[in-house]
Amino acid sequence: MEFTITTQARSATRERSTVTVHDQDPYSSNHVDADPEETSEWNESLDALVDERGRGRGRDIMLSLLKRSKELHLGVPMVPTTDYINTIASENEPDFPGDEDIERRYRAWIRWNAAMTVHRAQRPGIGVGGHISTYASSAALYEVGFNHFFRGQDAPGGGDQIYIQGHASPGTYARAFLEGRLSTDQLDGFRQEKSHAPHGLSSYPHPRLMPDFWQFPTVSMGLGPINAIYQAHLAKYVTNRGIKDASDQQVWAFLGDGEMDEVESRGQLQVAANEGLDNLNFVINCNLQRLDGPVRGNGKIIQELESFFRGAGWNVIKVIWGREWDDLLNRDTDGALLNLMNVTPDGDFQTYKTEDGAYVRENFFGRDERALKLVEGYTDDEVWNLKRGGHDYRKVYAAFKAASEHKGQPTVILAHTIKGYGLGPSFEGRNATHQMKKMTLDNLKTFRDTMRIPITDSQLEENPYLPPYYHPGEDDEAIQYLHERRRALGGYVPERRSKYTQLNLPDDSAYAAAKKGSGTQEIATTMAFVRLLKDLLRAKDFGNRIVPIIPDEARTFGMDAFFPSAKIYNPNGQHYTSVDRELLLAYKESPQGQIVHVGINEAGAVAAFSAIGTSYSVQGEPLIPVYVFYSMFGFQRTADAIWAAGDQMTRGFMIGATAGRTTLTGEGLQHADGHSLLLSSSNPAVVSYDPAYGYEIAHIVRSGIQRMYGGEHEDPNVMYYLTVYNEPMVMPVEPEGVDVDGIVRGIHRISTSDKQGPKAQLMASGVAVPWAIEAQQLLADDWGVSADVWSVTSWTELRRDGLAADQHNFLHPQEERRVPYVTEKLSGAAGPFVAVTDHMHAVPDQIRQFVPGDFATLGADDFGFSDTRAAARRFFKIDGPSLVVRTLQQLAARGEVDASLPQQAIDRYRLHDVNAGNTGNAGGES
Ligand SMILES: Cc1ncc(C[n+]2csc(CCOP(=O)(O)OP(=O)(O)O)c2C)c(N)n1
Ligand SMILES: [Mg+2]
Repeated sequence: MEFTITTQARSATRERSTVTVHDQDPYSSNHVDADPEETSEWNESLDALVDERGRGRGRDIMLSLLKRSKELHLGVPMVPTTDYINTIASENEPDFPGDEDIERRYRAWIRWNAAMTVHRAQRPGIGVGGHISTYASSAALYEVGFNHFFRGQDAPGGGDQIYIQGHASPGTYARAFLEGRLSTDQLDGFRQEKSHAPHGLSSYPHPRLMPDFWQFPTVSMGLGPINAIYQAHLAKYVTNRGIKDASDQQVWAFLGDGEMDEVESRGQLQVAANEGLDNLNFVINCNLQRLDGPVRGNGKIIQELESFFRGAGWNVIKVIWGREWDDLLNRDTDGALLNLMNVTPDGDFQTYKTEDGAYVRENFFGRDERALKLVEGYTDDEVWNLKRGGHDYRKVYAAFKAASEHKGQPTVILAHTIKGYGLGPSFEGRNATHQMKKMTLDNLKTFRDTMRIPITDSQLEENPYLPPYYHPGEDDEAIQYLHERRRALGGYVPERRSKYTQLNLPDDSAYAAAKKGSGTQEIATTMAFVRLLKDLLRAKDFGNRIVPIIPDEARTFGMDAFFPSAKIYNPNGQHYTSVDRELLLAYKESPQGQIVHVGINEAGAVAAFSAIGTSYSVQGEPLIPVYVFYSMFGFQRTADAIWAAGDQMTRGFMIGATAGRTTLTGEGLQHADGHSLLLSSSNPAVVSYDPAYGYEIAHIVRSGIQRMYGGEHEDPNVMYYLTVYNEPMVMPVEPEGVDVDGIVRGIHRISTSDKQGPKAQLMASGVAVPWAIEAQQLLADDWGVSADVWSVTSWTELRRDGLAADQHNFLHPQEERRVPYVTEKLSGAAGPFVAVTDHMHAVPDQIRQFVPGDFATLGADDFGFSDTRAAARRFFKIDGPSLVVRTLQQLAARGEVDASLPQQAIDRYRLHDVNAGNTGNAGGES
């Protein structure tokens, strides 16, 4: 598109506009027509056709011309939506290969048992909730998949990955019950995971809670879609890189139409299209409702999604009407019915399903005489029985088949359904249906009749809280059929496995350089980490398993050095002449590239991290994601996705670069991170570290790799989070006999003062460790105080260890008291403890109750701002002199130095003057 601000009149008759827009829009008033006379002849022909043959015929001709124009590559802009009918015409539907009658039979049993699982969970004394209506609306969608498409992990290609809509989980449990994988006791343990242990079932798909069953957590709306995209991306990635042939696998993601309003649901659709993820299928259950009411009462969510997905480059298959409509549509020669379908808003479609056949006849068909005539010979019951496509087995089968065979693009199936389908009038299509969990005796009886469940009235009346589940027994023909289908498809689904190819962990040599320090060169911990990563990438039979993930910050962190060697993964390769091809650090894209560069896209980066970090389980091939990001845009922006990654039992490393509230000079409030370590501490699957030196980083990373893939740790399913900084400093050589255990567990002493005088203990982490060393010097030189310095590599791990000890002592008062690690570490240290970090006070305060003595903390609690490091640190009173003053106050309070010293120190260092600080380097690259 080109915008000019000069006026360019195209024809004398047209009014001049101040802005001329040159675009391809044929409707724009400035569209250039080379031969207006000829054009008007065409227009007149169309007018004549419509006059003579009607609007329907006019539409047909136009659609046909559009189709032809596409074949002729005329570049006519795409029409974003198609008619509100099935994409696959009935004459193009494949034969249904299954036994529809048998499948319908046990689908009804599954639907019954799913509803009973939730209903029974509301029995007196339990009342733990659940959802009935969502699965009721999507049962046919799942069952077509389970019977004909979803391959288990014993299938030759490795099976498919199925993302099940979170609150449809009762349906999956009910199927597993028919399959003999779950017992009635387990169904009764729905949502009672502790009180019904070991037979509890999690509310939603939670791999962490049911690690042999669920693979993918989905219930936080929006994460299922984005994670499914990156799961499909992973299959292509491992195939392209020759790690594993996953080319025959498919990802099926079941999503809600309401869920599609989440930004994460739609925000990465272009990635799936650009990368040609034809192994990806979204199945959107368009029941037109979300929790509170209609998704688009006044509009049409299916049409909206169709245009959105098509615009993003997806293959769209709409399954709107059941087979009962085929005949009507065939007879609808003038397009009257089609027109009604096109113009009826979702809100009305929802309402029809809460009324009856007579209402539908009058209020839907009745709006056009010709449409009304089409159903003239239908009884009201027959009108009522005109079904939605998502409940029609054959229509759904046709769509799934087309989706699974489609090449070159991802596919979305938009399936029109009714929320609460089959549950009777008090559930179907009701606005409140999402949260209805209990059925009345009447509801139960109607539902039982609809589903043809052989359970008697008296069985239901006996205890309406506990209507029986139904299983006909293993020998039943339908159950045999069900097993046979799963056998043919490679085993039961879902199933989570945790066997994988063993990794050859790197030996000492990969970590050797990090221990040598940086000599006289000043480098930031970010660079120290990147150097270590470079060495790990070279480790034999291991380096190829590392997957750096970068959301467009590689240059900031010095990771552009990896571009030419590791290369950026792009399944399409690099088809352009790169601007920097002559440079040593040229931007290289390749289908075999190792780096996953997701663009400016932290949400996608975490989705990629989750898929890559669970490749050990999903693909049986471990990959170690190393996701490097701006620390402010990590936990703060995507904590929920990282929480889900924890649920999925992702293993990998997250590197929060440019950490610290005062270290990233000049960037200010939105960039200055002083709390990501608090946020990370709230995720039980995250092990957080705030290292100061390169050698600490090496020990931490090594222990992390060991924990995740060494095969010895009882809990390998963790994600390491390391904050690194961009302030250059000399990285010291690793001291002889360094306290490796201390580094890994969270604290080690890095300097002991032999100065004679009152003692103090300075504790610091990350970029603040040099401030503590500066303070140690000032205390000795200016005030005769002897201070030791501790590097606290992990406040969080120390706290967790302390809490575990506390809990043990609380519950086992008779046993020997456990002493927290940090308490034990500090127990021999004399004097008060004073801690400083470049984060909020609450970061070091995490260990307060475990510090054996007086404890004061310094921190940067307010919003960050832009300034020099020295000024910012002085402002927050966290620099070297501030630490000195705080230490003197502690000593004065204990009577170990003169009470006047703190004020003297404040005056001497001009503590109130932000221009008097000089702690830290000015500027510097990461
Ligand atoms: C991020 C997030 N926000 C809110 C919810 C609560 N919630 C659970 S289901 C639901 C409605 C879902 O509607 P839809 O996606 O249309 O699914 P349906 O049940 O209609 O198939 C909501 C709001 C959630 N689980 N996650
Ligand atoms: Mg919905």
